[in-house]
Amino acid sequence: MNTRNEQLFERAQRRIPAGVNSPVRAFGAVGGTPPFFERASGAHLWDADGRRYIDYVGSWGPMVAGHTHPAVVEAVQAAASRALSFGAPTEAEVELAETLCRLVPSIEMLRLVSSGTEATMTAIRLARGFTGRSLIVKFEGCYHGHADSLLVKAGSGALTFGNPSSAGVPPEVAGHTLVLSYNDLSQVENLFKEKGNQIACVIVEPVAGNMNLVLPAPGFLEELREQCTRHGAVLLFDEVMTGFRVALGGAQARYGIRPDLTTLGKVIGGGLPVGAVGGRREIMEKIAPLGPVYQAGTLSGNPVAVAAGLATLKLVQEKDFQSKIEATTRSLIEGLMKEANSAGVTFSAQSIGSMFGLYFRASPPTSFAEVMECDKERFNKFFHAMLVLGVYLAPSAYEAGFVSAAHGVVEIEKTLAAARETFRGL
Ligand code: HOZ
Repeated sequence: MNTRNEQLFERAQRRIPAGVNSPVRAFGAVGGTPPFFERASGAHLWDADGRRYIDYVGSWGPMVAGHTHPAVVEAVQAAASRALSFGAPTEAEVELAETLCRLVPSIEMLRLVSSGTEATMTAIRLARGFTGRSLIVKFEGCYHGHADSLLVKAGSGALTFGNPSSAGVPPEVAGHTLVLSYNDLSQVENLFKEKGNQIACVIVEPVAGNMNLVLPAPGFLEELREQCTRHGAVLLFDEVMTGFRVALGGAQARYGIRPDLTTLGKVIGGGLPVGAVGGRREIMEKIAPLGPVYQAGTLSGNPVAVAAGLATLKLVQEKDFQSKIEATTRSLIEGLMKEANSAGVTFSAQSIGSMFGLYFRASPPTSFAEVMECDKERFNKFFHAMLVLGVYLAPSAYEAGFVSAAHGVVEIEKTLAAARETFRGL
């Protein structure tokens, strides 16, 4: 007899490509049937077969306060009872814009959109409109959503399924995207020497979270800042993932680098669809209707989504929120390394804020090439064994993990007990 998850997956595949609405969810990389989820609370998820999991995906980042936090649910319910959508301005979206400008060091003005992809797509257009240049620079293994010009040597699902440069992107479009190796300072310097006056912007995940987790090498972000300033290019930090995760003010606050533009998403919608592009006033004033760069959206600033974002941002600003979640994440990582070590498994792990990376190699990777050296087969075995024991990790060796404020000592201990058993069997 098939489980309910299996029945649902079969039914889903008849009407939805691969049965999912976003590729990694299909479990294609790890194999097997994805659980179909029914509800979530705090650090836990329940699937259609009634099984409970400790969640380390957190909806891919947004659920930093834990699932169905009462303050967020209440704010959403109150907003929904007033209106679902206006397609017109509201006071709450002004409050969200003010909050984000206050918390993220480089943002002076911003526009709300409905997803991270929309934010990066808009930011690229803005950078081109502002500079009057066409070339953009990205890094191999970084993922910035699925706009045409950014699906070149991309990470996340594109990497997971081995098509980092997507079909359907005209070569003329991809030709405007130059790709360098993450953390390679000399490549950056050489490219700017050669084409500096044609580069509209450099887009980067200041901490890469879509090729597993890769930290910026000392001097890397500084070099990007310096080259962009010297050559009049826009430095664009994609903080969709790192915003309110790596630190309250994002990676730019943690590393002390001021980008010209920043994209946000995930946490700022608290689980509902919100993205944002923000930055220097003189660039933001180029956006329509103030300026010539067009952008629009029926559901941009949606009142229910904004309410979820505001409630979540209130929680992340509470005293000790960031330091506690960071300590919890560190205890998870240290525990996992200890368990792997005593089982004699080649494994390493690291965390920053509430994001973490697990690697089946001796030390954390510092480049895309090193990420590719991780033992993917071992990761897949680890993933499935942990899933059976009630621990839900991202179903891909190329995604970062996330801890929420609802994860406590009990969840970490249960996770480590599962890992102990799993590592021994690898
Ligand atoms: N590409 C997303 C994570 N980096 C996955 C989004 C999803 O499947 O929901």
